[in-house]
Amino acid sequence: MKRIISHAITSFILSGLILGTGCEMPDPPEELDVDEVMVEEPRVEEPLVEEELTRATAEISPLNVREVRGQVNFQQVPEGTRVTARITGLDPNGLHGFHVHEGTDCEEPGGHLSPYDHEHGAPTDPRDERHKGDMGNLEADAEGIAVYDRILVNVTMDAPPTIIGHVVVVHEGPDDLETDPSGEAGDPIACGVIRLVN
Ligand SMILES: [Cu+2]
Repeated sequence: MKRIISHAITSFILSGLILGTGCEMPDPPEELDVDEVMVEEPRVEEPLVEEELTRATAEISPLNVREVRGQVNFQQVPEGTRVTARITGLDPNGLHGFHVHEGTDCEEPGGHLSPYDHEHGAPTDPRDERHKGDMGNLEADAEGIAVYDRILVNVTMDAPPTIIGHVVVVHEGPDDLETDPSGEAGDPIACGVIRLVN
């Protein structure tokens, strides 16, 4: 009520001023009233940064004659990062080491991503007894197709050090999940750069 009265008084004074100067300008339109603008509900801002940093993907392509292809997706979840993948062209019923390596170039991947210099381990090991990039093995079925789905508790995408921009590597042989630094998984046979999904 106070505001309405204040508005009425303001309008009255403004009208008087305008009449007093002999000017024939109309009253300002209602939507320009400062009081009305200020009582509007504040706009709820979307958490854009959080949304932008929560999904990433890597397109896996062959590094040699073996037609190993597929996609690896990374999704931020409350516990860490959920990694899902479907890779084809693997050894039927075979195991293939599967890691995030340092570097941004599939032609020259570095070692397993390990910003805190931990030793090699299994994805189920405690976070200080494994590389951040240790994702274990892809387990292929009789058709050479592997489906992977695991939550990595020591990987985040919305805070440094990030996995984004590094490379996912599929190896020729199985990762023994303990031999430092590589798990004796053999040569890389396929790879993809991890890119943010907008
Ligand atoms: Cu590797």
